[in-house]
Amino acid sequence: MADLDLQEIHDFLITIAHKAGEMITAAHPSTGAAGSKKNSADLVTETDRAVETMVSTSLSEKYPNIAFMGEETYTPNTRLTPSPTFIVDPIDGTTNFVHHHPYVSISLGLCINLLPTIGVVYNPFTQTLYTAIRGRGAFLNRTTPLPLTRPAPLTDLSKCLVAVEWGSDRSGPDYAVKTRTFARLAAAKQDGGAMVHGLRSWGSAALNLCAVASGAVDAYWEAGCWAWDVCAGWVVLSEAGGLVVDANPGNWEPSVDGRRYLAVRGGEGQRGIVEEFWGCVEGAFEVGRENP
Ligand code: LIP
Repeated sequence: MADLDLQEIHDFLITIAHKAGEMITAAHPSTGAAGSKKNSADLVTETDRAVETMVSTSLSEKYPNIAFMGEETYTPNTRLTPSPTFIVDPIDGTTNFVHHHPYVSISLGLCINLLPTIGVVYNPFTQTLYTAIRGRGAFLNRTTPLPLTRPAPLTDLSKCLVAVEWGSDRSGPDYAVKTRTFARLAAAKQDGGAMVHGLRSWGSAALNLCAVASGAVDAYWEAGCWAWDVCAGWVVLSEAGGLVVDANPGNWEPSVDGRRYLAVRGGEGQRGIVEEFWGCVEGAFEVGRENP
C-alpha cells in the first residue's frame, strides 16, 4: 500500500465526480419522492443510492485493496481504520438537492493512516471543482490555487463571516448547545455576544469546508455530521492553509470520524480565532463521545 499513486487516484476521483455530476443533474428529485432516514429532516433519494453504487463499483474495480466507507451503505458503529479508505458522500446537500437549491456536491475523500489525504468536492450545478492531495496544494477547477486571495489576518470573531449548520437532529442537549451558541455568536458585544458579521447555513458540509478554504467564509462550525461529509473538504482546507479542530473546546486534533468540527481559514491569528470561538460554545456536544 506504501506505493499508492496518489496523483492517479486523484485524477480517477475527478473522473468519477464528473460522472456522478451527470447523474445528479439529470435527476428529477422532489420533496415528495425523497425518503427519510432517522427523521423527517434526514433525507435520502434514489439518486443518492445510485450514485453511491456507481462510485463504489468503479472504485472497487480499480482499487480492490482500498476499503470503502459511504454514507448510504455505512454500517452503524463502524470506525475508520488506518488502512487506506475511500470516504464518500454521493450527494452532500440532499435537502438542497430535493428542493432544487444548487448548493449540492459529491464528496470523494481518501484517508490513509486516519489522515485525510486526497479530497475531491464537485458541485455539478455550478460546475465548481475543489481538489487537493496532501502536501501538494489545493485548487479550484484544477488550476486556480486556494485560497483565492492572500488571507487577511484574523483579528477577532466580530470581523468574521461564519458558516454553521442546523443538521437534522432538532431536539435534545446537543440541539440546545447549537442554538445557544448560534445566539451567542450573533449577539451584540454588550449582551455578551461575539457579534460576528453574519451566520450562514448553506446545507453542505463539504462545500462549507471548501468555502473556508477559498476564503469566502472565515470559519465553519458543526457537530453531528459524519466522516463522509468532511473528509474530502478537510484535505482541500488543510492544503489551503486552514485548520480543523474539535467543535467542543480544547481538542486541537479531532479525528475524521469524530463528528465535531470547527474549521478556520488560513491567516495570521488563526489559533486566536479558535480560542475565541471555543469561548462562545455554550456547553459541550455529546455526539462523537463514542468516537474520541
Ligand atoms: C448533510 C450535511 C449538512 C449537515 C447535515 C448532513 P447530507 O449531509 O452536509 O451540512 O448539516 O447534518 O450531514 O445528508 O446532505 O449528505
